Amino acid sequence: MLAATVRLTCALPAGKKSGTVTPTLEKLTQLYHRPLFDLIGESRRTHLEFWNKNEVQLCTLLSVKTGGCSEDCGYCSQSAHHDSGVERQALMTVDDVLPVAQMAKANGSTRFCMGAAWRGVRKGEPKFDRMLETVREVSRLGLEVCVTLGQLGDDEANDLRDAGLTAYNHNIDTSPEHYSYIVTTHTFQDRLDTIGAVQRAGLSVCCGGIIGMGESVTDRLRMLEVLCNFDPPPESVPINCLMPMPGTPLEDEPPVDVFDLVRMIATARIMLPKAKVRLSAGRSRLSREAQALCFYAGANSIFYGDRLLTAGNPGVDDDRQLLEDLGLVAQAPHSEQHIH
Ligand code: SAM
Ligand code: DTB
Ligand code: SF4
Repeated sequence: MLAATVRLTCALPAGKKSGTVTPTLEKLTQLYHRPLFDLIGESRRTHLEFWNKNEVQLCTLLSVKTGGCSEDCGYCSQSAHHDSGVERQALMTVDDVLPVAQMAKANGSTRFCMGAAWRGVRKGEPKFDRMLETVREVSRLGLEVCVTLGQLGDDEANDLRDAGLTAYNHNIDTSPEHYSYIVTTHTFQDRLDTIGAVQRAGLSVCCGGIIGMGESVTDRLRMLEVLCNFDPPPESVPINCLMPMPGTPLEDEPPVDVFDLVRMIATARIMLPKAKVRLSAGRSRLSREAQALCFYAGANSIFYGDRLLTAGNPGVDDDRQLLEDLGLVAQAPHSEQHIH
């Protein structure tokens, strides 16, 4: 059964009482529901105040270990719980990863993000040692290096920092209330605990989520509320639209309305002015015009390359053309994209 259907027939989990609205949630709600042009007018003003207005960061993604994951995330093609047909691939070696990172740099990316289909990592494990070595080598190329390896604690976060990692990606994915309808093998609090370890190590946190998983608008805003309360705020916020992967419980979810996506981006830009807002999964299903509206509303980073982890993404040539047609430029290496 679809998680969305379950969600609609279930009472809210204890702790989510309708009417308990914090000032942050109230502000998010007011912003989100403004007339669209008022909302994107304000988000554009915020964008101009904090960012070089025509710069977009290009990030290259690489799945360094694919499929066979123990977790049951309802959206994910890499979970061993779903029959998605994704071919499993063992952890890549440093020698396999390095040429891909070099090519990413040559193509204009300034950030290299490596994803692994794991529940998490532990210090002392050979797979973690190999990741540390890979981070060390990629960081020598002068790229920002990000990894997303699942759960970790203080020791692992410190080791990654010492290896030269820039940022750790760990998404909260949805609201605390909706989380257990999407994932049962770990909790929302587990996600927050990992993010806490990353923050304590002094690493940048890349944290966002997915829209289009049967959640309500309130769930989407609760997700943003949690991000707004991070201390320090996230350095980057990926907004993914669900890529409905065959064989997953969410394969039949309808696509997100483009104006809902634009509202999310604009609201995130206003409330998290210094965060890079990354227009992430789902661009292959958006028109050029829709993507242009997302950039205008405050998105200033994309995944660049024709594959995400297992799902498709627009081709490099199409993205180059789109940026050129809009007069947008790729963020220069080491540029201070951030104005304040
Ligand atoms: N296993 C690690 C974890 O879960 O944190 C890292 C890899 S996981 C694939 C990274 C993120 O990709 C997820 O948290 C989710 O936000 C995003 N993602 C995965 N499948 C997706 C899909 N079908 N559509 C949109 N985003 C997706
Ligand atoms: C993020 O927020 N989105 C990226 C990255 N962080 C790791 C992953 C998107 C995955 C889309 C589905 C897939 O390729 O399997
Ligand atoms: Fe595993 Fe991450 Fe996919 Fe969840 S999202 S099944 S933890 S790879």
